[in-house]
Amino acid sequence: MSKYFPNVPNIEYAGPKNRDKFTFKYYNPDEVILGKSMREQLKFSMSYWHTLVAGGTDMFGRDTINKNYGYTDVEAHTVAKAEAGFELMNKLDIDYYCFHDVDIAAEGETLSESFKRLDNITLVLKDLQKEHNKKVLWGTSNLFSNPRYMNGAGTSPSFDVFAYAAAELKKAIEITVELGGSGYVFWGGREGYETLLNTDMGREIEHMAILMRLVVDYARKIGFTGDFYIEPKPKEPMKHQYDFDAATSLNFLRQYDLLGDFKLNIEANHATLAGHSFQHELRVAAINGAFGSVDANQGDLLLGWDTDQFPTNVYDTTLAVLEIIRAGGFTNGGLNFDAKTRRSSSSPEDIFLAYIAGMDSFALGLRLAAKIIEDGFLDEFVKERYSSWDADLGAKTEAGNVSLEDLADYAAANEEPVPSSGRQEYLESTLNQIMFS
Ligand code: XLS
Ligand code: CA
Ligand code: CA
Repeated sequence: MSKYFPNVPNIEYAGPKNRDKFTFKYYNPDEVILGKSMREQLKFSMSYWHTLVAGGTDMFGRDTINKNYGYTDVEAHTVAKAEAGFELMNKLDIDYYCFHDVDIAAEGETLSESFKRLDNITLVLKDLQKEHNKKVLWGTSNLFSNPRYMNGAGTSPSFDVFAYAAAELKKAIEITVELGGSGYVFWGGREGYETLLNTDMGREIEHMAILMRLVVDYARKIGFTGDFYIEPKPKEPMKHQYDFDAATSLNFLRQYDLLGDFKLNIEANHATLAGHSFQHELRVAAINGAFGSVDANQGDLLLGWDTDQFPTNVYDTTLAVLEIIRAGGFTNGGLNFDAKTRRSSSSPEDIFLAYIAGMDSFALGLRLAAKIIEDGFLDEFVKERYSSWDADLGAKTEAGNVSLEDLADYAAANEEPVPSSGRQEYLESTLNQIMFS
């Protein structure tokens, strides 16, 4: 099948010395690293929206890349787009994809026209999945682009908008189930506010929780066994979004008793927009038992918005993979490239080169994370740093078996405590040594 990207061959592993642009230098799908194949460790996924739909339009200019796939008629274009996606996944050896409802079939004039289009394309996708052995990592509904959602969807002040969003969610979860998806994402693009002068924040957040509970109950009823995810993001498009970061989202999930069904989908660029590192957000998810899935990209730290660039910073991918492995690795989740080529990377080949760059950067990150784990130095350092908690009163305190008086007596009986050095610079240089030796 080489209909839509005739200039691109199947991308194969050729090793780090190879300079052919259409090869993987580090991603060798079936090579086993830390007990699992790279394919299983990384679970790469294609994002339908950036890859097959977005044409490069920005605030100042129109599309720079043609994504018509040879058709202008809506129905033919919808099918061609899906076929192009499967050709791309085949050539890159990607096993999973993620989609919004409006990515797989453009919205119609009415709800029923939109749903009809979705039903039609779901049949096509189901066949393509079967033929090419591909799976849905997660589905979602776009409840932020249409003007009806300008004040939010689940948090809209209008009940009619809320109900419309519920209808779209119901359909999107049905499609996700039909396509065997193992996840469903809530990214609350417009679920936030511009000014508190017109906003009842408490009521809006309550409404969001009600909607999520209704979706969970319905999805379980129709057989969805996968994970729901909240994808935190602090801002853009809204000035302030309710799912600001991992900690804020976890607080919401706990407050409304949704943690049993939800995990987090952590996106690299959203983490940095929230003033955190990617690794920080992954760690917060993991220590709360809510590590689920990852949207991989990188931002430009000189810009204040979501640039969704393909990840190439190997320090970041290494430390991210280290967090993912320490969190137990992926179960229902995976690593979705929520990333788009730059506007001036305007040929279809650039999309492949961008995926190769991102996949190789994570593959190299996995190789280096394995070196760090096998070396054991960092783990040992951290273990030693907390070792005073491992026995005697430290251990009793962790187990909840001490009183404040016990601690005060202990402190009084001991000398002034001497804190030990954190040795950050030494650790950083040793990390370099482990990574590059
Ligand atoms: C936007 C989000 C979005 C979600 C899915 O910034 O990353 O693409 O992943 O709605
Ligand atoms: Ca995302
Ligand atoms: Ca994003």
